[in-house]
Amino acid sequence: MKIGIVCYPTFGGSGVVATELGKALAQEGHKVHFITYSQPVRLDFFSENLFYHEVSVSDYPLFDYQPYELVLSSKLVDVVKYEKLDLLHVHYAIPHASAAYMAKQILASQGINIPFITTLHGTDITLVGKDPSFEPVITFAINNSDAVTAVSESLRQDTIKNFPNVKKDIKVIPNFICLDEFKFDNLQCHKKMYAPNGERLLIHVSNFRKVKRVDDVLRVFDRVRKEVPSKLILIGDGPERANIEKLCRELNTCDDIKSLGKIVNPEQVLAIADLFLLPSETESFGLAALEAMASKVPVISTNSGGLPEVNVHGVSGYMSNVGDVEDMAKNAIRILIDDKTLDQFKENAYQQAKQFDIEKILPMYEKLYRDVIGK
Ligand code: GMT
Repeated sequence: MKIGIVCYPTFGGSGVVATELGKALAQEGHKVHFITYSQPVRLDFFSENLFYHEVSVSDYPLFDYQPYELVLSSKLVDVVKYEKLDLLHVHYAIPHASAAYMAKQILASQGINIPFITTLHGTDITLVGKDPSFEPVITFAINNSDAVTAVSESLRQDTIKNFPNVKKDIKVIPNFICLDEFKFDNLQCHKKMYAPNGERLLIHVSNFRKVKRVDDVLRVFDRVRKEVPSKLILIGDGPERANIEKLCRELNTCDDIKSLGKIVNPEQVLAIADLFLLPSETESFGLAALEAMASKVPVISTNSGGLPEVNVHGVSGYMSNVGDVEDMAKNAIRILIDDKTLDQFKENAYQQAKQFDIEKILPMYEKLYRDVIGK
């Protein structure tokens, strides 16, 4: 099949999922065309089946806000026509689904039929999508997609709740990891760099937006380190960075925290970690938690959104109510307290991650593609 993938090329989970999906499809022999405004960060992969088409956004001085959706639609028309694509798969509803709809209509007027699939990822529905000003467009674009998927059952339910006029059947296809890319048993020697005296290594990876509650990461860590000698690694960057730096000074924990900034492939650092912290306000799925589990790292998370579909309480880690840092710290200590318990949780986390291996999920997308293009 010839597939066009539209996504945000940045460090966000939806872009990562779209890119990894494209890479896996290309390995299966499909021709995959990425159409976005810059090279997706994880498209670090050579394949004769992968193509990238840049959407260039002009900076004409009349526009205070550049009309990205329009240039994206035009680019989609162009790529579909000249690369003879069979279908478009757009990740994140805003504005990708409505841009795809516009492209579909333009192509239909030229006698070309292009189906498009919209995958809902999370904040397009739970945060941004809740802004009533987006509602009519998102509802329309979802209803007019040829198929719609959500990355968890929780997100499917949220879509039905937040968009009461959505009539489209939404199929759940969970996020995935390529387990083979998480095999770094030889990196344990690097652990000494961050935990020189055999301390436990806690880790958090996110884009440091408010929804991630990175301040709770620091508060949990502060409690854990009083009971179990530990260090904390922070990966990522974003709007909360300054507040986090302030808080670590207030808590006097800065010396035990190492911030590594944005890292394209965090797997190598995850491989040396003992515990992942994800205290998010909401998380439609929690890809970061799944990546940790694939690295044999148990997860302390909240129980919001789709996290209970990923993290199994008492098995791959523990879940607590949003903001309950006492409970999260108590559970973290339970896991970290001795090697035997920690090893058991690490193994459990890995076994749970296996459920989401690409080998299980890729056929679901391929079937959906075939259904939609009628092959
Ligand atoms: O919140 C992010 O990290 C970015 C955002 C995105 O769409 O880029 O992530 C959402 O999609 C991910 C991939 O499907 C999910 O794993 C995240 O849980 C989801 N984020 C939220 O719901 C807050």
